[in-house]
Amino acid sequence: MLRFLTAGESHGPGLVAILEGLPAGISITEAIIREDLARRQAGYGRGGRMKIETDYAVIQSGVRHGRTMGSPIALLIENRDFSTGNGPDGKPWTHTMSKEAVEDEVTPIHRLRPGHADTPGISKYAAEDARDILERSSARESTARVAVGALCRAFLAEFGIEVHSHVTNIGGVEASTTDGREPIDWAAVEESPVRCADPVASKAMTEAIDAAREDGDSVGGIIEVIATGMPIGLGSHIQWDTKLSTKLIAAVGSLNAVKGVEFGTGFAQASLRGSKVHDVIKPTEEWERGADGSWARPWPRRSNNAGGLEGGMTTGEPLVVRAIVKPIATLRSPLPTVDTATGELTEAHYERSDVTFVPTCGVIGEAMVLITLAEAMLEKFGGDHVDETKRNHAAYLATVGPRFGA
Ligand code: EPS
Repeated sequence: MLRFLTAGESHGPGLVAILEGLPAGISITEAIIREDLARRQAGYGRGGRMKIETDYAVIQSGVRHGRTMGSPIALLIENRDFSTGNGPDGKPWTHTMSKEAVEDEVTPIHRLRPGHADTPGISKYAAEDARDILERSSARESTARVAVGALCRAFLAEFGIEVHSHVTNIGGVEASTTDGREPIDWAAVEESPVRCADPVASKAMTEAIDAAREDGDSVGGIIEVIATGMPIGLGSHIQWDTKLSTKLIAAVGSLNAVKGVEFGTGFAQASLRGSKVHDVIKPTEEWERGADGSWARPWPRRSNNAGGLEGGMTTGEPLVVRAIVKPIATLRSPLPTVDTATGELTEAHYERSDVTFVPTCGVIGEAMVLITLAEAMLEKFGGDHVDETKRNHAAYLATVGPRFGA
């Protein structure tokens, strides 16, 4: 079983992640984790914090001589802001976030931001200061998830599974979505400040971010995550909680600020007839064979409106998951709110923030898809060493395809 936990506050000493269940024999370095962490930090519309941090995950356990041992992998990521920066009232974060009681009290946050975790959080956890909530609900936590995702990426690469993402909407500026099979220039996505390969849309998106910044406002958008190379039949139709679709919706829906998740043509299918939605299967004379003569991919489709999932299982076509990201809740021109001490009308709390983190969200979405697919692969193929997983994977692939033995 693959499982992971993260811990850490946004302005505390750092973040921690533990991933358990990756098989032995996978090549891992801190450098490959750093690659994804750097991608997560980029993106137009971020605030000053990203200039302070250079996220780096130090491997504490589970890896020896560059290879996993099958034991839990613990990662530690420092928050530089904690040791170097000043928080509210010009006091160092070491004071604001001190684990010991402090004599010189920190001004509590009582002006709750609509749209943020603040209001339900302080109510539920009986917090006097909304910082007790916002420090953990901050998207800073996603750093740990992206580090875990990078470990899963290394595992999935052993099977030719790749996961990418791009941005298809920021603040209403739209770029085209795909069915996951049309070629996308991933190098251009990585170069784009908003992670969008279309240069015209990319420019308009940065302008939308600038305009929102000017107004002290924020913007949301849509990210699209595409995974290729999965075998047919990951997940299961057997129970609600064994469906891969269930797990992906939960995983991608868990991203900060995500308000909706769809697969393939998703919500648009509501207005279409079945004949325009379902993906017709190609006859075998149109199938491709791999180098060894076996089917490269069994049961290929003429279209991929399903986004690579049918009945909670992979079809073998690319997985296409889209997530709608709301505009972030911290606004420089604050919304009206109430003071939790007095109940009186006031303006919401503002502290340094981003205008948007939609481009970043794509990288976090990748991480959650990587983790979910790694779990699904291990559930289907098992293995304590990755070679065992590979043998099981190859043996399974040899059994799928037409039953007449073509
Ligand atoms: C965030 C507020 C900002 C973001 C932060 C998420 O942080 P700060 O309050 O330190 O300026 O930059 O994102 C990160 C720190 C990160 O690593 O992505 C929030 O309120 O959610």
